[in-house]
Amino acid sequence: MDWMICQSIQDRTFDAHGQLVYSLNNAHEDGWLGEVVVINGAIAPTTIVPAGKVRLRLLNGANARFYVIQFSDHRTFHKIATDGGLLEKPVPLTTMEMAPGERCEIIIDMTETDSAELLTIFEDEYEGEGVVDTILRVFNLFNPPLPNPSLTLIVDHSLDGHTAPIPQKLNTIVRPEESEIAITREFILEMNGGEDGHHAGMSMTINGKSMNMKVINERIQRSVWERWRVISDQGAHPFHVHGCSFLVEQMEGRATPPAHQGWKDIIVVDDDDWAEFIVRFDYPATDDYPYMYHCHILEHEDMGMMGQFTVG
Ligand SMILES: [Cu+2]
Repeated sequence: MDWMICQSIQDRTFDAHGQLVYSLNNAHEDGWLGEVVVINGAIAPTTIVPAGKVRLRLLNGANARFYVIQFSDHRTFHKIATDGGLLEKPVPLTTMEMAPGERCEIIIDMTETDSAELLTIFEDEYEGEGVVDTILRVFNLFNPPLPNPSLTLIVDHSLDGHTAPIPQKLNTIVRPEESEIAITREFILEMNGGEDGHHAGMSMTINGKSMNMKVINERIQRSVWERWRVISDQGAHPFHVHGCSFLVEQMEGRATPPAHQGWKDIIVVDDDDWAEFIVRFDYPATDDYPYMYHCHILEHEDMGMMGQFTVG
């Protein structure tokens, strides 16, 4: 029996009548941040699982929130897949960041436990701010209060569980030779204007241009390897490309961590930082039906942080 469970994580705000609250004009410059986590549309659901290995496919479906995923007992889990496919080998983790739009798959071993509580910590609250938090973090004493579980897995011992070890070889990822990379493109993500960290009135651009339905920003040759360098002028942005999966080469000049060495279609560039990936587009896209690249923070793409490209 294959226990794969898909979980879409979002944070939402509800009014006193349980109705969704949303206002683009009242969004923070980092996008709309909700108050309550919902998993597949439910608050703090439970899921019955067997006493064995359980595979979760997680989607950060938030408008703008970055989550830190961990379990309440700090247990180790294994990341086995990124946005677009299996990693070459499983990566053991106790904590994992997920940006808006990102997907991943993890294996949790429920063999010797009755339950597990998944936490989705708001990264902006987890990091802490100010001098005191910074000093505490330096001495490894920064322990922000943990939120309530967003999802609880409960073992039903009558179910048939999968107890075999996780295979150590999951995939073979073939990278091109440097000589096969034909062109380098640069994408600078910019946020300008606005007041007091407020979203309204800001202009969001890529390479100085806001999204225009009538403009094709890039023309790309089909089935040719390219290197894309993505730079954040201000703010953290999950940069997403349609019509492809790519391989991250560098994040801020450092080698790609093992947990990010699989096929991806979203790369986070932090405030004033950059990342590079290699990519090849194997499917055509015309002027009438182009692909897009954009920041996956909904309020940023809505404000113009998006471009169009053809593949021919
Ligand atoms: Cu953005």
